[in-house]
Amino acid sequence: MHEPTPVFFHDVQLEFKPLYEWAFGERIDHPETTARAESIRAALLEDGRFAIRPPQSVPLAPIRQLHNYQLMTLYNTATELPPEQTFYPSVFPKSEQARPDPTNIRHAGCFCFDSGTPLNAMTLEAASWSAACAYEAAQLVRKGEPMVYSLSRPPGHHATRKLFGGYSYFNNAAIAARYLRRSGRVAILDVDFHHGNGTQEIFYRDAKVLVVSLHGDPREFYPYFAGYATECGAGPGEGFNLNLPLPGGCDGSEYMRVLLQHALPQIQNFAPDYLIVSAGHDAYVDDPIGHFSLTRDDFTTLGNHLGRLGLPTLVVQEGGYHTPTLGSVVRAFLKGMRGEDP
Ligand code: OKP
Ligand code: ZN
Repeated sequence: MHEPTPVFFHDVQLEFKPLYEWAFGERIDHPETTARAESIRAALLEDGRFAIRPPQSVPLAPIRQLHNYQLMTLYNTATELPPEQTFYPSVFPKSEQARPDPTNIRHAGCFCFDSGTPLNAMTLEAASWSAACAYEAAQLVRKGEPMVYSLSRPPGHHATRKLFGGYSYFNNAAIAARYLRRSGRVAILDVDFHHGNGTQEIFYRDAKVLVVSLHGDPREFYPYFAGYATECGAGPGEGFNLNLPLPGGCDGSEYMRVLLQHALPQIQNFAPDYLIVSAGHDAYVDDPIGHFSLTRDDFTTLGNHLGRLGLPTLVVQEGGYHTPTLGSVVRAFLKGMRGEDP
């Protein structure tokens, strides 16, 4: 009865492999693996009601309009690293005398806010096609498709105009939102466990893009420096940013209560023309770096609530790191959005 849901994904997104990161003094395998995207793709293929296609081209102009040109220059510099080498920023100059040079990979920390977001020769390709997925998905939504899913990887919601970090290089959802806002009002709902500091910052003064986020309390959880309930937007954008920080361990019923009492009424009241869901699935109970306890059924319920808003919707993948279940959790969420049982 339902048409297949269009899905965007490009195989080049699998050629970027971050190796490890530091977590409280421990060197851990990097959570943002290629297995994540492979798990999601396999689950959607198996289901049969998702039509997966690659985006056709990299949206260079939209990327350049959103991000400072130096970010692109730096990623370009990284393409010259030897194929086996991965650069981990570790010096983050805050000196006024710093002269950031994006043609020197050693200056990467000038354009970055954490140490867990590495660069190598394939970062630019993978991040560009990840953004392309979101951009071309947005174009389909603009043309009248009720729901499109962008299998973006690497994720994007931590990237600001000028800085990468939080495994994010280009802000995929923000690139899509800037495109859609030309033809209407856009609500972004971020359900990733981590606060999307990049998306918040990009639209902080913008009354045409509402940003609503449910996430782990930043006093305790990454990214620490943003995501507080007091951050409400500024200037013309005042009142168009809503943060709903939740305590560690938060379960499905507490989550849905906040969603239904606070997040969804704010979105309905804004009366958007488009909804963009920054869809992280690291609020899942077994996620290795998220600290909520949503089940797969909770993700179906969450999807159901969002689908019932009845808005043209772009779903952009953000986090979600429990690779054995990630695909089935994403599928359950998307089927919930379509109003089906998983
Ligand atoms: C990306 B997304 C400190 C640990 C940093 C970064 C988490 C990024 C999450 N070394 N962890 O929102 O899922
Ligand atoms: Zn996350």
